[in-house]
Amino acid sequence: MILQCGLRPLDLNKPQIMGILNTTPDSFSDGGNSYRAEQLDLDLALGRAEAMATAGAAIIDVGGESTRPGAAPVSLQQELDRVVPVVERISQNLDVVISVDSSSPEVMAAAASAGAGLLNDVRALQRPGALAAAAATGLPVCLMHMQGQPDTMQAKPQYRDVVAEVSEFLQVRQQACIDAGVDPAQIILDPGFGFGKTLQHNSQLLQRLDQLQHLGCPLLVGMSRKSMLQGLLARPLEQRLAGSLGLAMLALQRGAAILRVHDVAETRDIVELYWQLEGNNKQRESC
Ligand code: 8Y4
Repeated sequence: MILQCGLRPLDLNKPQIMGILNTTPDSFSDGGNSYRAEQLDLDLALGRAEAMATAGAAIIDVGGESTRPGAAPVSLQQELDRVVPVVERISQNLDVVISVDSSSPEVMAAAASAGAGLLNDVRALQRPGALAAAAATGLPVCLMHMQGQPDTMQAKPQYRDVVAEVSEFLQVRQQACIDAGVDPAQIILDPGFGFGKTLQHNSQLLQRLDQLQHLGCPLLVGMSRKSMLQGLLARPLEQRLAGSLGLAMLALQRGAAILRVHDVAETRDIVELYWQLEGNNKQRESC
């Protein structure tokens, strides 16, 4: 199947890589307010995006809000200021699909006008106005499962059957999108690794990822460097590459269509191995 990401097609007959663009502000400045510092930040973001695209990312994920527990909330204006210029700059310079990691309808609309090709919402378009805003763009949407809210979601995650509950949630949000006018063939689903889940929950979801395939949409997974590698391997953040690559291969074998990762070049080798040795003969169904 091929998604229509604005003007750009995204071929999901083969697994694709979404590279995570770190857009933390103040990379050069301490206040982040001078024109020169902003230009340098934009240059840096474009350089990182270009490196990921060259290394094999079909999608660059741009986000302006941190969902880390304890992260300071970001105002709508701050989110717009961070995301929209980066989307514009990348869109004008690179032939790559730009994904916008946001839950705000205003950011979705502005980013789409600036050249974004995909909407990635960890809140699955549940904010007021988000469904309508997303549908109006005509862009593909990624709907992710999260239990609770970012600041408290890891306090005490509980499920009777995590796979069944994630599946039911995604099905409800998928239907809500279709009812709001989103093309069913433009919906991507994501179990949301680490979002209100213990190590056991994350492990179950990965082991039974294939059970989300009956929903009929491409699956996106984000496990790169996440804390399940702390739980499984006791590795700190900067030593999680090998673990991330192992998890990527398992996700591909269980049907993942898009891998959201930090380490694009390394993940590309995993996708190539999978594709040459296992994937080439399988066919994927569309929504
Ligand atoms: C190290 C590095 C430790 C990163 C934790 C993290 C997902 C996502 C995020 C995901 C989709 C993150 C925006 C969390 N995760 N979007 N976003 N799926 N669709 N944490 O799994 O990367 S942010």
